[in-house]
Parts: sequence; structure tokens; C-alpha cells
Amino acid sequence: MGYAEEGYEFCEELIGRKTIDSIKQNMVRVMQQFCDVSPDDPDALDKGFAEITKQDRKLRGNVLKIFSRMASLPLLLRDEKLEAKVRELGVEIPILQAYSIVCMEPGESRFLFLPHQDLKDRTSFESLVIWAPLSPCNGEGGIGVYPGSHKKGPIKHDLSPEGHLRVPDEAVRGFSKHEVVRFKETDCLIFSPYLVHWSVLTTGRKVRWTAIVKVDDGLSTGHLRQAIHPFAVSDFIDERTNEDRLKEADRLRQETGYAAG
Ligand SMILES: O=C(O)CCC(=O)C(=O)O
Repeated sequence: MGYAEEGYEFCEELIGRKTIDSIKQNMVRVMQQFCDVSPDDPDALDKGFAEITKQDRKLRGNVLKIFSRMASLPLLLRDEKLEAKVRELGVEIPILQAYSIVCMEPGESRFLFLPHQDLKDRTSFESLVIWAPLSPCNGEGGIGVYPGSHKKGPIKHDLSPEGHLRVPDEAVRGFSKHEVVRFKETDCLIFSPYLVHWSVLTTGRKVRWTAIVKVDDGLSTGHLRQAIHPFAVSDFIDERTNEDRLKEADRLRQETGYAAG
């Protein structure tokens, strides 16, 4: 079975080592303004981030936001083999939808994504999510998917008591689970934004860093006379940011003693 049936493809050694290293070096250079970490240290990312976390939570949050805005993330698309793979999967004119860095620290469950689809950004059936690990994993975490669930199209999400978006269990009843937890930097998972996916808790001692780039096809825009988006996003998800939803759920819990959701 291939991408069309399963909604994802795991691609081994697709992305050039240089491309991955340059993203990581930029992250380390951003952190060097606030901590003493050498770019030659193979653990520089984790060490720098731990040092910043110790200093100041606000700084930590802002550093993460800056990571997610680095122009080197969309430049992943210029990597030769990835560019060819994106074309092979049907995207002829890549339109950039979103890009970010995911940071999953060992044992930290608050920020794990629950089973969801990526509906927030302009998303057609041609869209692709490129999930590119910046740190290798040997079973200590990663991402889970329900193969074939992309065929359901957009699903109405609800909110967990903590404020995370999630698809209701009924929507994925009967689908089997597949976890991608063994990978190298340079491997990547490419999947449909409609594929229901979630974070697998990081165990072990190292942070799982992942770069994510989402593209749509500029040729799948027959709906542009009506809207930029092919469907009404607010019919399917609460469109606030994760940060805002989590904060609001915390506030409600503190005020009322009850969890929302
Ligand atoms: O890498 C992960 O933990 C999952 C990320 C994710 O699901 C997302 O960014 O939508």
C-alpha cells in the first residue's frame, strides 16, 4: 500500500545532512545570545535549551517562537530529493502554508498533541505535511498515525479537558494505529494533513526536535472565487492557538475547579 491508500510515506535518508545541520546551527546561534553553548557540541541544542529554560520561562517560550519562524525551515523545500518527492506526491506548485519546530522534552506530557488533523492552514486534499526529525530516535518517542484516516476528510474536533484539539474516538473507531518512533535525522515522514496523527511521549534523556513544513498545491485552488480556504475551518476546529487554548483551560480550572472539554 502506498501514500494514496495510507495517507503517509516514511522516506529514509531523503533530506541532506547539510540542510538539517544548517537548521540546527541556526537554532544554536539564536540561543548563544543567552547561554554559553558551543556549536561543535553534538548536544548543543538540548544543553542550550535546558540552560535557557532554567533562566526564564518567558525567554524559553519566545526562543521557541523564534525557532518556528526561521526562514531555514521552508528552505527545506529546496533540498533536491525532498523537492522531487513533493512533486512525485502530486504537489506541482508548492504553496507554503505553515512551518514550525516541535520540541518534545523527556517525560513532558502537557504539550503532546492528541489525535488530530491539521485543518488550520489553507488545506486541500493535495496538501502535504513534511515532518522532518532534527534528532534521531530509537523508540524513545515520535509520532503516531491512523493509516487511511485521511480518506474521511475534515472531521469535527472537540477539546480535551486540558484544551488540546482532538478527534472524537468514534471518528477513528476501526482504524489501526501505527507509530513512527525509529528514525534518523535526514529521514522524514510525509503525510496528508487529514491523516489523524498524534505525538508519542518522549522517553529517554534527549529532547525530540522536529521541523514541520506544510505545503499545498497552487494548482488545487478551484475554490479561490469563494475563499482562500476550501472549507469553513471554524466548522471543524476551535481556531485559537494551542497556547491560548491551554491557558484558557488552566484559567477555567483555577476559577471553577472544573476542567473544560
Ligand atoms: O511531532 C509531533 O509531536 C506532532 C506534531 C503535530 O501533530 C502538529 O504539529 O500538528
